[in-house]
Amino acid sequence: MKGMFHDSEIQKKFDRDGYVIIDLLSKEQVDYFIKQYFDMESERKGNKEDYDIKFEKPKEITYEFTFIDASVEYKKKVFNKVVQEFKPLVDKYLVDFQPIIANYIHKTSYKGEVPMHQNWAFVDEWKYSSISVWCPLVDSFKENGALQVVPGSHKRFAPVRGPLIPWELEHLKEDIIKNDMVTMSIKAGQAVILDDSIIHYSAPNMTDGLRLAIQLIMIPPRVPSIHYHMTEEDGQKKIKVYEVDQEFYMNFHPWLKPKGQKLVDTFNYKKVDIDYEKYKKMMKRKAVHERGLLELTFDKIIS
Ligand SMILES: O=C(O)CCC(=O)C(=O)O
Ligand SMILES: [Fe+2]
Repeated sequence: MKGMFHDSEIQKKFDRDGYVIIDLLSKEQVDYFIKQYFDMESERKGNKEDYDIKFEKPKEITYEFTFIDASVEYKKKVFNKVVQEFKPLVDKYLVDFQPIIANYIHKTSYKGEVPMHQNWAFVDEWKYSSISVWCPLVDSFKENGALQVVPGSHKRFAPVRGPLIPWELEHLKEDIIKNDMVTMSIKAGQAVILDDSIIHYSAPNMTDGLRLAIQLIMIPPRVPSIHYHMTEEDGQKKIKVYEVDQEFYMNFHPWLKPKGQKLVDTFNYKKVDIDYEKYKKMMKRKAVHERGLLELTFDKIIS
């Protein structure tokens, strides 16, 4: 998406690779966020455990992730603290992007693999891009579970993503992790700004050291945030598109139907078959927002 970054060189790099690395927090700010995390320990209520019975229970999550904490109070506190420090710093790079979700991501030793994924879509990706600022609070490398990304994979796959929508690359995890990932070996306080549609992954923390990071998800200014929810009606799987605000993500349960949100569109879900060879070809396609009107339907873009 044009015009996201103040600096045209950074914009170019982001458009090409789907991510850029920047300097973000000072040493004092890094220490502040580490301290805050442990000071708030007693306020966390652990991962949510109840799931919509129609759908499979997700696999065990072995890292701590603020977004799925059962305490809304805790989520709000983390959000406010992260936004207060991050927003003015991020504004130096991005044009007034708006925060919607903030997370601490903590991997205890020998745990915490984050399976390969694309983040959920938070905006209409045919028109806009949302980003995540991923900022480790410790120096990061492969062995302690640094973020890994597939450069250039943003906006090439699955523009419609949400918690219940089967992911079209799920079965290619092993091959892609083995062949295509680049590790974000960055210092504490540096950050990766990634397009939420980039394919990424992180291995378990195989060290005895701390592995703590912050993720701040942001959307472009004056653009509605959307949420894709899958339902089944009369044997047909459907995608419902809701327009949602920042408050929605505070109370929301990832695996339940959204309540009280504005439904703006509904369309049929269609399964897509992609093998590794096809994935390689799709990597070379234009980004979804550059592909022209003929392809602007869910059915078309996936072929
Ligand atoms: O910290 C991690 O390993 C996961 C980060 C991630 O998935 C994200 O920032 O979107
Ligand atoms: Fe992610």
